[in-house]
Amino acid sequence: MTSGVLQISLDQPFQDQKPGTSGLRKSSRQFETPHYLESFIEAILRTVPGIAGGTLVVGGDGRYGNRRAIDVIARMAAAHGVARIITTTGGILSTPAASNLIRQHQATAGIILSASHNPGGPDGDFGVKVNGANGGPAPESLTDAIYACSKQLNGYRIWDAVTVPLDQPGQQQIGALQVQVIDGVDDYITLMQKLFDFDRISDLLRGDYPIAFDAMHAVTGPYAKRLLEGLLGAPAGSVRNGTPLEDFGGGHPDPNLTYAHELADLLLHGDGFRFGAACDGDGDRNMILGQRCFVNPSDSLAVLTANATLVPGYSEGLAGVARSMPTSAAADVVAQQLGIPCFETPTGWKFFGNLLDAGRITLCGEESFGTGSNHIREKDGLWAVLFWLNILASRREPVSQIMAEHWSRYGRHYYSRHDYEAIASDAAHGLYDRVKTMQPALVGQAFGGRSIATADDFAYTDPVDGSLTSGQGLRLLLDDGSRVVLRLSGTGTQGATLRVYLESYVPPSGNLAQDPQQALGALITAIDGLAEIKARTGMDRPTVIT
Ligand code: VG1
Ligand code: CO
Repeated sequence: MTSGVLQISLDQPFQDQKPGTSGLRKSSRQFETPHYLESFIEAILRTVPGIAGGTLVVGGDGRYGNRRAIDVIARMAAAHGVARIITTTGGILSTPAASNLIRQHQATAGIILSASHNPGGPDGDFGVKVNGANGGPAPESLTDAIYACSKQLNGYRIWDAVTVPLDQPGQQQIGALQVQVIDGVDDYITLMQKLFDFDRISDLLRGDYPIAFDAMHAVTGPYAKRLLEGLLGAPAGSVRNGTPLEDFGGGHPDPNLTYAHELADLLLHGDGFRFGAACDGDGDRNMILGQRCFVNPSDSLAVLTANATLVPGYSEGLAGVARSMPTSAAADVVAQQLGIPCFETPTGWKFFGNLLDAGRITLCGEESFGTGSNHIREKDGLWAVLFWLNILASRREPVSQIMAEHWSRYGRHYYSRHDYEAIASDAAHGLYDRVKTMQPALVGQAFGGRSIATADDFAYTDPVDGSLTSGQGLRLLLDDGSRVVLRLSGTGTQGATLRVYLESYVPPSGNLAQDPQQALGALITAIDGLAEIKARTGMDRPTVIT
């Protein structure tokens, strides 16, 4: 054995290291249980092909536990014959920037330390995401193999105590492993400069065009300051909460109307700003706001699709688009008019990877504030912000007008997601299983003034590799094209979270100016009656309404 390598035995392997929708997420306390983090890293290092002699990109969103995890990964990588680790100053690396670095450096894999939009700190959550050589989230075949490995581990290998100094760029050697610390922002900015018209956006922002970007004390602060206030000339202070903190300042770094309400209030109830945006903990989500206008994420994907040729990186048009199943069909209508394919995938970015790699799509998105393109293999919060700014700089119309014109051309998909967070696991599964059992008998029944045309559990056959993924959400498709979907979250760490997705289409000739909660009112009442949501969860109203 190489000197410096310790072999640590485990009395019992951990049985609960199953990655969810996006990586392994548990409480910080659980990750501090002796050997817990090390066990999962060992399972990764044993399972991912090409680790010995390979390159790993490692970094995170700066939450509590980030630096300790980088040390552990470096020491374990040294003990497994990894040739090189690329990490970043302060260990700060957004998920999209990590995806880019993996691709730029032709790394074997990446390990991203983040529980994304979940709160952080000693009492919050921690997470580990694994990405493959294409820069995207590991497919289920790989995460299943990592999980299987973790359940049988009897020990792990780690280099004796070393600390990786992360305060400035530099190099260090741990045995045969080279650890490179680079600036985690530089390469990402270079990539953005290739895609967007910085001069045009800068013209807009240097004029009378106040914007507010909320980094939620999470990873995008340093990126947004360099991009928006530095290169693009937005006034100092345009980036709010721009310093990453280990506990995100006690907040919940989830850019939606509930958890980013300070920003939402500024835009929706005031006239001081023309454009507002926020990103989540690890920088892959985005929320877009205009003056007195909220852009729902499904609509955002449709607007980007319809306006893509205004942006230099997409001026030649799109090969196709994709959206996750619960995302509204707003992008489908645009794709149809453009004559390009539109794919419907299960929830989670990993399902876009094959379509992107095969060149079948250029843009993709999810209703959960995720949008992205073939520039990397993750959703990308600041990319979406720049895309919107580029459109605004070209069209010189308010966000609300862009939305109104979009709906008057393509019709409007009234859409909302209701989340019931941290409910008792038994109650959630009871409710879900009951609806699933009822499904076959629901076809033909009345529902919210319509009738149920199809009731099923969504399954997906990947058009590129033929793999089948089932059990992806209970759908009620109604005879007028409306639909309601129920899903249980795969990212929460407390109890269960029930998500109810509601959608109803109104053509250009219909009433395009309704409040979504009212437009969807009959569906909301009907699903509560059918699924007994209030009675079974004991909650009067959802925790979060988008
Ligand atoms: C949620 C979203 C999903 C997203 C996933 C990861 O998953 O619904 O669309 O891909 O989070 O996003 P779930 O299983 O809780 O519904 V992130 O920004 O947390 O990596
Ligand atoms: Co995220």
